[in-house]
Amino acid sequence: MMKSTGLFFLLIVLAYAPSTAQEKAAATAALIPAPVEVKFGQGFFTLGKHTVIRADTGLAEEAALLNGFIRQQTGLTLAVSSKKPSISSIDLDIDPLRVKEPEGYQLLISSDAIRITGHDGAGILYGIQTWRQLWQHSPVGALSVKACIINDYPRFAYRGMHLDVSRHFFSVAFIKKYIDLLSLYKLNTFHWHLTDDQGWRIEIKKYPRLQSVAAWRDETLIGHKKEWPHRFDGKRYGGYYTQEQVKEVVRYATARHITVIPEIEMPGHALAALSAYPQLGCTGGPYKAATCWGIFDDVFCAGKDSVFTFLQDVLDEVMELFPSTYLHVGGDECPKQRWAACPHCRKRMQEEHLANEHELQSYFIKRISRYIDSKGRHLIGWDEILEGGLAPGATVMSWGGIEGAISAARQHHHVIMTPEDELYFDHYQSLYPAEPLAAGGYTSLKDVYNYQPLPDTADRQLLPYITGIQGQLWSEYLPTPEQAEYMLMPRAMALAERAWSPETRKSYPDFLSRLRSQKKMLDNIPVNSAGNFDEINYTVLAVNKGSIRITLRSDMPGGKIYYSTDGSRPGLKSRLYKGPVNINQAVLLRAALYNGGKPVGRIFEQSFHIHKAIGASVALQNAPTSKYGGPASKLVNGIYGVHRYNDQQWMGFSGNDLEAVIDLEKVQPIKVVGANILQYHWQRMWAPVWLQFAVSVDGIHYKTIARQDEYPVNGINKVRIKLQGITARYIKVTGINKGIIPLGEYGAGANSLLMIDELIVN
Ligand code: TNX
Repeated sequence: MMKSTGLFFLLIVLAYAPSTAQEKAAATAALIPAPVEVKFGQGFFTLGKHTVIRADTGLAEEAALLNGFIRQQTGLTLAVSSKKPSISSIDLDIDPLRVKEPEGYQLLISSDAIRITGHDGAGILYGIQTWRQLWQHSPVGALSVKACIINDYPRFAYRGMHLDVSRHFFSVAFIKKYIDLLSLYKLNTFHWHLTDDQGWRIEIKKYPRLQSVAAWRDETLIGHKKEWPHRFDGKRYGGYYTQEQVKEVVRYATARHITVIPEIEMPGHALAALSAYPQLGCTGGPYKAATCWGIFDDVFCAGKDSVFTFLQDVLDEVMELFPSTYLHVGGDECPKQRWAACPHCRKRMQEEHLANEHELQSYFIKRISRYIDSKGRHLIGWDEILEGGLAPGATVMSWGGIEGAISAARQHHHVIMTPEDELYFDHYQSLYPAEPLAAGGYTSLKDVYNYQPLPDTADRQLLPYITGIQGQLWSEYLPTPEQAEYMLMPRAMALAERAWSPETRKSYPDFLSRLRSQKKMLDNIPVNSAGNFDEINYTVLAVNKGSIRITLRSDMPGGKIYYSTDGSRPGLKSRLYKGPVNINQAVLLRAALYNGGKPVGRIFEQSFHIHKAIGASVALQNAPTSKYGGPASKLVNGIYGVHRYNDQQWMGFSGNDLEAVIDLEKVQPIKVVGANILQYHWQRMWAPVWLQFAVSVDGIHYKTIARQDEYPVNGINKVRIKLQGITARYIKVTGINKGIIPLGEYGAGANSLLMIDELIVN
């Protein structure tokens, strides 16, 4: 038996070895994530009603899933047998000797059989998913797939997708659909963010008020939290998963080789729990589940033992429901004001010799970690569990950037990369103003695809501690499942490819072409996948005195861009974009993408402003923040930052003042000075105490010419000051930072951000 199998495979490999470039292209055309190795052969396997699924009883679940997919597509239900039939068959076998990599598989399609050999059950399922993708895109008809041999296995052991069900609640049916999508793209972990300030979403039998009180909020914010005054919908909102439903979800996920990691947030993001059990807070309440988004001062008290009893009881029930090795306890964004003022917390700090509230946070997490470890499980927490020292054995989910990840890895702790800038799918994926409301930021499909878990410059020895990567879907601005899908897809597909495929397979154009070929399959599911990766982006090549040189581009092969600069609607009769465009007067540039003579997507629009300072050199006295940093020249590039402030135009100063000196190179009359100032107190962005303009002819002696200290707009404040009889070469702009956010305001006690974009001179 062994011998004949060996011969069979030798023949197959020989027959499949030669593959033309064209075949290679066709091979990868359908598959996401790109497999490690594909070779196409001659002929087709055609599925018929006599095809038998041959699988051992240990693979009953995988065989049933396979049959389910076939039934969905064709209406056929195939026989499942453990014996090899003489006619057409789909064989499922586990063989860890042949497929050495965990979760790996070999998919072999010949004219009379499909043979999936997995390292394990997960490998079998991934082989099925690969075949399913090939099959759904097969150009030769619904029941046939071209002969091929695919060897495949994952790059990372942890490939996750997160979902926040607290800010908005999603039905069990949607959770299952979400899991199906994860499985289709070979993601293996579902991180279920079950509790937060705005609602507690898991039934805990010992604490019924978590269901009757904590699962509900009075109403929900309308629009973005930065808008002021806040408006609410007046509708009670809530819900939770019963333990039966949780079990059902876990069963469903397990059958698809997906681990569900529950997250129970502590010590912060606890308002909903406190609303049900106010004695667990420092002040004793009363508390209410939050109706708005953000970070709230009231958190679990770290001084009362009853808090640990409560949390351990909760974790006991959670561990009963979730077999995962890892339990997530949040740990992020926990303000320390209440602790600082709380007699219980102070007593705890004294008794435990804790120097400050950060060490109290560490005490909190370590104590919970010990409890979880005592049950044979492990703790995962966000970056902030590094504060005051890591709990032994804890895994860090690193959202803040790479510093936390590097620090944890250096301490030999495992890290899952979940960086905000690249892997937060609540961010905008397009900069077009028509893009539906999102949390903020800008994380395009391409940004996700280009994500590099550790930069090349980082210590290579840290790499083994990077267990994997995960996308985050926070749901503040996801009121419907359709919107959740829109934010998830296709970015989760890019994530999946980065998590699964080897670095050598990385190619964004190739990924995009495979993504396009998946559209039909996604439409059939159906899933509301965003199509806005086919749009126009611009780059500034140079800003000179009096002119801006830009390029336009799209990632659509064969796409053509037509544009106008006179405000008219761009179309086939407008100018065809052929190369860099020089702009030397204020314009609204509008552009449309065409493919094969048909318009694609929305119209691109960007305003450019020409004034005396554009292209001038600007010297900054103080450094801006890294998030809103960049070269000083962007302050005078003729492009104004937008109110979503995700366009890289704004410069932000935190903990220091703005002082910029513009050099116009020669003394000249100045009629207007100005600046745009962004103010959103609910985003901690505060206008300066005052903004001052001073001028000089020699760069040494300055004369103050104007000062502005009123900023009435919640949003972009346009400061424009008219001058008379002023001539100067240098203009110094000073903005005095508001400093620490005052008490009673959102983010009180933290540094405010002074946000400024274009400095304007005319
Ligand atoms: C930060 S990232 C949070 C969440 C928010 C998210 C919004 C992290 C661990 N905490 O509470 O939903 O930002 O983007």
